[in-house]
Amino acid sequence: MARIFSGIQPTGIATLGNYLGALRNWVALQQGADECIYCLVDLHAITTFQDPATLREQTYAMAALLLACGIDPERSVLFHQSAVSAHARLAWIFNCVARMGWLKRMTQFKDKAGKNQEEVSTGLFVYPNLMAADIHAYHATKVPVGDDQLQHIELANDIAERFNRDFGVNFFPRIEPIVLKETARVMSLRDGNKKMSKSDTSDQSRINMTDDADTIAQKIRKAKTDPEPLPDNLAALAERPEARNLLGIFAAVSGESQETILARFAGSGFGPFKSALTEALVAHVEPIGQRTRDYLTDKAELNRILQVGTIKAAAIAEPITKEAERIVGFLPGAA
Ligand code: AQP
Repeated sequence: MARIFSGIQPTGIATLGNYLGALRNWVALQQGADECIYCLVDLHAITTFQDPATLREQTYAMAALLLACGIDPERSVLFHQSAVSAHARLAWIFNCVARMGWLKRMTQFKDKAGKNQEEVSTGLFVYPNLMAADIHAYHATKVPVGDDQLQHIELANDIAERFNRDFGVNFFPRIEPIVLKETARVMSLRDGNKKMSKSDTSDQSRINMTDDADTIAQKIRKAKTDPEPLPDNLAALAERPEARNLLGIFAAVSGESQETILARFAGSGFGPFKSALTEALVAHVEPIGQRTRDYLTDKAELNRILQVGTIKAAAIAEPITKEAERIVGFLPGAA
């Protein structure tokens, strides 16, 4: 049995990108033999400023959404990162293992910091070290993620290798990402070259997993496309990122292949295609939004689920992190 770890930031409402790129795979992986550990990564969230009350609400909302998507707390460990101190402790050790040059190459930091590199938090810069600690604190070897996270997984492997070499041990294993190829990167509805993101300033750029039918219909109607009719083959979409993105979304939520969908709409404009896409999206997303709202009515139950998850997570991460602390030469602390 292998161990699977993945996390999501409670920085807003999960988008269709989070869902198609990662969350639906989290749910599917629960059916296999591996142990699944899923984390609301609130330590990551504060690398950009979060209003405290909003962060608390968003953490509950993300827990509710994961449950609504089908994360089963009986099968998987579901908890919030700040509740398990192993993450922060191992991240500090990794801050001292990772090299500045490695972090400077991280494209996500460059994307998020933009021209503002002198002003963003140092936490944003060392974010990948914390992500490495999240995974290695559990000796997890499989990580379901969207392809925006692949560079971070490579870095987590570099950190593990360097730790093992520096201290002459074989303690941290190699990690393999698990990426759903067709929806590895769902793009913005406003710009087919930009990732759909929950913190994009434009709500029109994304489908939120709690959007109602009218909102979904309106966003798809306004989604950017191009003036050409739909072609009858995928190759013809190579230079049409917005059309390609909508087709990928359509296939993922309907379960049909992209080719089958194209065959149905080839030669027509985007109107009928968008109507059918809206119908498929609403059928898929609306029940998840409804279940999320239901879970959110009972915060006591959400607290209970997260507490149970925290105890299970700490039971795995604590001995591994203690051993890492012993390896680097720290004296034992309180039991
Ligand atoms: N557009 C996307 N397509 C496919 N997968 C995606 N993921 C995120 N966006 C897309 C995957 O969702 C998981 C959780 O992401 P995260 O919350 O940890 O942070 P992120 O990757 O930075 O996602 P966002 O939505 O862009 O968040 P913000 O705006 O808060 O930074 C990850 O597995 C990610 O790959």
